[in-house]
Amino acid sequence: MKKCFGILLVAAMLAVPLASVAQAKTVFRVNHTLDPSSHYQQGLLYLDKLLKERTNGELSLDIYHSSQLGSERDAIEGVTMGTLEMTLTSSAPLANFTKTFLVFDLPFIISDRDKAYKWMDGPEGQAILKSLEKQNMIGLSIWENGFRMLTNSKLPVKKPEDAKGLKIRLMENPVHLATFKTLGAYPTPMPFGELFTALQQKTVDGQENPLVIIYTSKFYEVNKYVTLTGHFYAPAILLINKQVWEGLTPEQRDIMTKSIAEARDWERNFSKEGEAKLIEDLKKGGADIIEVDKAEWAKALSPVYKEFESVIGKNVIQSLIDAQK
Ligand code: EAX
Repeated sequence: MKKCFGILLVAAMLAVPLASVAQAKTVFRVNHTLDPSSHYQQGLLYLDKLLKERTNGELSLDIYHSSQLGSERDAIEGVTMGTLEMTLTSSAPLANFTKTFLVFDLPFIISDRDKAYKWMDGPEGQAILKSLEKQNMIGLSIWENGFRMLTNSKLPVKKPEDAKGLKIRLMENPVHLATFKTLGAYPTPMPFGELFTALQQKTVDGQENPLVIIYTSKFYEVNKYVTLTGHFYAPAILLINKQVWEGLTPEQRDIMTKSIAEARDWERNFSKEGEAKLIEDLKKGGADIIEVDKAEWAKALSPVYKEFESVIGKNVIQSLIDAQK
């Protein structure tokens, strides 16, 4: 059943022609995996509004939420092949396409989000985005998914050793896998679209995601214990197919670039400001919220840095750390 659906989906993606830049109206299909009430959807709706206003409807987005056009990996592949124009995705699954994003995946590498934004939007972040061009994609901008928190159905995890033996769903990313192996957990990579059912059926004990996702995807209903680890920071990358981008006029690209930067700031704010209320909402929904000593967790996970230092590059790791001092 699942296989059959996959084939139909690919066929459906191929059957829809690329946004034609020759036409007066250019509609970019954008896939994302999250719920329509998520920060991704709100940020993309905001971008769509700006584009329509500034181009008299010449440029707009057709947003597909909840993995309607596939998983994050499928969507990234679609953008490289040109069967999909755009996607907003966590940076973690990009590890399958380029290693340059791995620096963001190191546990506790980001402690000061505002200072880190500057690094991401400056020359260092731009160089990382540029590495996507070899893969036939343009990395338009770095938005926010958020600080990831650990949830599970078994016990109130407080100390790093409490996570030992838990089966945890992760994104497909080598640094994330190594991190949870260091904790003694059993990491299980799985596409986001399969996660709620896997938690409900107890195929896995837990997962990790920002509070906004734990809330909007209702994970707290099947994972009562929500531990505020913030162990990873997940940036969200807005990608567009290279030919689609190059097919736009310089004026259109200029409007896109400015509007995307504004929508990025809007989306980051929306994500940041929502956090305090989300803790209250989750408590009301029956979640058990557990605070941790982050320094203790960071110490337990420090061996991961050594493991990936040569792959990621000492300089880039140090540069991101220094930017937050
Ligand atoms: O990019 O897969 C995940 O856990 C991500 O947080 C989600 O797809 C958003």
